[in-house]
Amino acid sequence: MVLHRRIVFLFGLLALCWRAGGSENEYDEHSLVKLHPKTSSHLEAIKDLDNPEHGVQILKRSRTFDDTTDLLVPANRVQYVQAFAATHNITHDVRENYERTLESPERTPRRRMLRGFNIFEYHSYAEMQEYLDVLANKCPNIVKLQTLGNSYQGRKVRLVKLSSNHNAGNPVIFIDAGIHAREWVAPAMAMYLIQRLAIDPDAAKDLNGVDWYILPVVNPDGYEFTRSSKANRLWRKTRSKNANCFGVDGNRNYGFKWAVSGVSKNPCDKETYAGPKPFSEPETQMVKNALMEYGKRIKLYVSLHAYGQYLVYPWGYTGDYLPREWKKLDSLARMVSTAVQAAGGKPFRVMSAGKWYPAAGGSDDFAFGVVGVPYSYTMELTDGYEFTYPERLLKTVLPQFFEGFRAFGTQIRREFSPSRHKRDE
Ligand code: 0X9
Ligand code: ZN
Repeated sequence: MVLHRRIVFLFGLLALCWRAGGSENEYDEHSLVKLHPKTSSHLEAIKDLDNPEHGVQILKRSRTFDDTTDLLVPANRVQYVQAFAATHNITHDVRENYERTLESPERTPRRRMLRGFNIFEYHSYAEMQEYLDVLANKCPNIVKLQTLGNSYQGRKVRLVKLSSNHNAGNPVIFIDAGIHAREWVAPAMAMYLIQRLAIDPDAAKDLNGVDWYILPVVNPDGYEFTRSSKANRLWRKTRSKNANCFGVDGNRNYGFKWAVSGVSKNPCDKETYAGPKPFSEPETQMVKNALMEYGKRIKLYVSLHAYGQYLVYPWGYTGDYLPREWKKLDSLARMVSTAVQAAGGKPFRVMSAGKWYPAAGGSDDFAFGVVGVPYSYTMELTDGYEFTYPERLLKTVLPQFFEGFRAFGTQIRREFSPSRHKRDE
């Protein structure tokens, strides 16, 4: 009896410990609150929600009247946030038990494995890697894989280099995706781009005189973590350990104007912890090394994210001023947006990242400010479903976004390819 009681007691303790350890990652009992700013004083009031005292997580910011600011609010803070919105007269709506609407992470059903790789589905990191090997074997002249290193938890990170002539020294378009774990549509887009460029006969013209270097999942540890359970679906950061908490926001970790704005210095902040120092994460170091390696050959850098349908350019660390070349950055972004729209997609909101909201240590600023890449962007894919963009819609949107990438390619070819390629356009 005594022994039995002791066992029950021990189990009780263990259960407590496990919960305590895991609770940092859990999103149970949260509401999604959407604020609809209509005046500049609304926008001003909303800015203050960045202050951790409010106890909310900002999933998406808005600095314009045509967009919402989306907050993830613990159940016990919902009333407070509603009062905040009422005080400032801001229209808002609340979706309770938001976590229940998140899709269950699925162990790949057998049916799917037998069918082969479907590009219009969300896949595990391992499945994506396998598919890259398939493509590299199938199209060895076009697709080459370069291992950049290992993630914090030891996953191999590979860059996919697509070229019709790997020795030509063509201008390079460098694209990465998945620095933020929960933004699944970004790696899906990167994989789609890779597939189209590798096997679509029509893509020969996209590869003419321009090389595409694509890194489909920068943060595989975080990505797999978001697949591990419904409670972890909204994880954003890497999975390194700092103090007693996990993860660094990879897009606050780059070494240009590091931590001067829009970051948290608290390792337990779930969203924007900048890390103990610039490039503290193996994942951001790998991207940095690759950017440095191809240096001046890179003419366009695009970091794929979600969500909100924004296409933003430097500077990201400040909204006070723009780079000298901002008109070129702005006009290419608008061309891309027009191309996506012509393909039936939604247009992008185009502006500098810092005018949207200042946040330092982003990869776009590093590529532009340190590597000297003339065109550098962050592309926020999709709008309307937060981070859980439905799989069934991928076959509609990915081809639409592809047309935007074609527009990017056309401009890079026009501006930077040796003249012999131009007549083939
Ligand atoms: O805040 C970010 O890192 C990006 N948005 S997201 O919702 N995907 O997290 C925007 C980054 C824009 N660029 C910089 N601020 N440098
Ligand atoms: Zn992101």
